[in-house]
Amino acid sequence: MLARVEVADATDLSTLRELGVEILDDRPGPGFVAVLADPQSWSAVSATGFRVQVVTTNLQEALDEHRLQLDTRPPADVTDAFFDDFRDYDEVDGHLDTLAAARPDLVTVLDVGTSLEGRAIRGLSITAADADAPVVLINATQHAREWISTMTGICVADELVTRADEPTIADLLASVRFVVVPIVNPDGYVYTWSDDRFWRKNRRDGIGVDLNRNFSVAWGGPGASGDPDAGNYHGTAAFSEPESAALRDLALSFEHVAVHVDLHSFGQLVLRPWSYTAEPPPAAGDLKLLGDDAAEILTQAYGVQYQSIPGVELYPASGTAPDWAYGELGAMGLTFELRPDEVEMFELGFVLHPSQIEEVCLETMGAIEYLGAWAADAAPGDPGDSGDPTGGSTTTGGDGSSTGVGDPSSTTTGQDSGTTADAGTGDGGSNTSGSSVPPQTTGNSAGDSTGDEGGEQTDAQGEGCSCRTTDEPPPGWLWLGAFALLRRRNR
Ligand code: 0X9
Ligand code: ZN
Repeated sequence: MLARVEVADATDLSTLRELGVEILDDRPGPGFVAVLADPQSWSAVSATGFRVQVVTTNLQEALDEHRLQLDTRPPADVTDAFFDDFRDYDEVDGHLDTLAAARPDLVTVLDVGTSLEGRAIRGLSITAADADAPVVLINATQHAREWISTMTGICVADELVTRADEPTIADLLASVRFVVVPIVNPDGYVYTWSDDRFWRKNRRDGIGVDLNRNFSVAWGGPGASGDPDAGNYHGTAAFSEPESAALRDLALSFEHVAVHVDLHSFGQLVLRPWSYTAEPPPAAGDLKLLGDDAAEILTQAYGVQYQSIPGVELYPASGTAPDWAYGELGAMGLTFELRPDEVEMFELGFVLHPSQIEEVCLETMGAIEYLGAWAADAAPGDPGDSGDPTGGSTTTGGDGSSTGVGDPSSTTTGQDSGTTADAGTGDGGSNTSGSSVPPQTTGNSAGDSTGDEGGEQTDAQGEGCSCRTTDEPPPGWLWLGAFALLRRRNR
């Protein structure tokens, strides 16, 4: 059964979890959350007095209908309309080769790693810039069931390649390297096509580890479970999983990852660090600026409302990929929770109608262009790029050697107990940006941890911050957003 349950606060959410339902969406409370429940847990929920709305008692029927539609769709190799429908692992993987073949001058296929079950995790590097250009790293499908993230990841890569000669994109590619990994969790993704549409984790021992709890910043902290059956099971150690280790090593292979975007669904949110603590991060002002602007661009494209908040305000989550990218690499680590914002009868959350793929892709692309433009200016070595603005704290992340921008070590438990602490194996281990602060950051900002949804406040930026205030129109991003609005793809 798929239903919505009204919750007032985090206590209600944990009560619901204890009653055995699975909470599906990422929505800031209070309000209705979407849940999957078996008959037993459903009677417990009803008996507890929650306000409920049943979406469907026959989820299987709805999924079967979707399945039928998927089975009869034109396969990727006989249609030009790749983004008219969802694509399976082989189709998405094959599209990487198609894009590389289309523009060998710009595109390189990256062998990122191999999943537990032996599938290739691959990505694309798309750039016309030098080897040391700042990187915008975009990944999707850490969570297997979030198919719209998969399609958006591959579609953003497609947009960058097929529009590479348009002046705005050409400018970006001249100074930024975009790296896109559309399927970080291939085993889980394949399993959602073959067996269980709502599978989330990887396939470790048939039970699974939540890859987005398996990174080393604050590994094992709040919002990550030690129970293998839990949806947010953190695994036996940070980077115990080949899939998260592969993403780590890819990121470490670049000199300067300026921005990291982790695509998820659903909830229509842009989440920024930290996810594991309400302590304000050192670059709170820049993070808020980028998150707010990205949400605004996502919203303006089609009028679909996205909200920008610190991840922890939604609920705490420890060991996430963007917290790691921020804490260890100094990258602006954002999570995009894509459409929809809630479960309805014909929008079953993760099961989005395929006609939405193109719009979600284009609204996301507007935000990626904006973040790319930001990264282009974020040359390492700018003032402020000189270490730890928190006052000398060091992290004890993946390799125990880098000093990140924050101080996650203070709340970190049992990171990297030696199992996979091999950051040096990442493509030469050439990352030198572990100590870098996001270059446009000018200081430690306070006051960004609570009550700043809506993006109205300007007080989150620390004194001396050179970045614009949120009520001052940013140069460039409005028209970048407008591009996303006006563009219609023709493929
Ligand atoms: O829980 C997650 O890993 C992400 N949400 S999802 O519904 N796609 O699983 C969000 C992670 C970061 N956000 C929070 N701190 N809540
Ligand atoms: Zn997710």
